[in-house]
Amino acid sequence: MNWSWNLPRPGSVLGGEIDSIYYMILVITGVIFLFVELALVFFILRYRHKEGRTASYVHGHTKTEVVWTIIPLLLVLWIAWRSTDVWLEAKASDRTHDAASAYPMRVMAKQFEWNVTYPGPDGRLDTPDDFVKRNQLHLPVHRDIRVELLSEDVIHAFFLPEFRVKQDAVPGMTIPVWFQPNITGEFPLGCAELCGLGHYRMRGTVTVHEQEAFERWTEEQTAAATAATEAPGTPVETVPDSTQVRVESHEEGHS
Ligand SMILES: [Cu+2]
Repeated sequence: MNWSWNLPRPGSVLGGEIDSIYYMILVITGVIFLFVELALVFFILRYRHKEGRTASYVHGHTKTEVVWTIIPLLLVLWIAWRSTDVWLEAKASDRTHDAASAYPMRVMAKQFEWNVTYPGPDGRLDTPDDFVKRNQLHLPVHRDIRVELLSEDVIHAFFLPEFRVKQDAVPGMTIPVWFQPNITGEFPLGCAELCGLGHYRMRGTVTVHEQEAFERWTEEQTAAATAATEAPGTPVETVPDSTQVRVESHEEGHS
């Protein structure tokens, strides 16, 4: 099933699976919704007030009650059975995957921005070549990404619509978020948890690169960060980098 009349094209490996579960639940709840509303209208008309008609007492009907309990039970079990694998794959990858195989990143949410720590050329966090970008999430395509999600103030939600990723960032917790982008381009990063007055402008840009372009970008950023350290007082923003300048000025326009 590959409908896309109201969701953006899925851009991650699990995106299609997540969508098909979403649409399955939408169809089940949609049919029940229509049935309930039609029954409601029917009963309103059929049993409306009429002069001289008295109410009759109903004492329940065991067989009907058993049926309308068992059908929803089966539906809920079916939904659970259909979605467990995808849920575990999306939310418990630390148990099923080797963390060392993924590209590690750290995202620190705060009112009202996303600070992304990149591992630098050595591919490891917490080493001297790490660098930080505000509101810019650059990713390599076709590679597992493992984000350590943190918050330094209130609850935020890390939301990447194209990649079907939405995860709360909770102060005091480090939450792993796994996904694998399989399209390149620029996409939005948003906060999906009302986190304060500036919530509406807590957003950034996701840029998915081909592997080689991503490595080039990483090297440029490392060089820029090194240059900035060697010449104190030089803001990193002044280093010529078309992507960075463009995204930064775009963000400034919103604040
Ligand atoms: Cu937020």
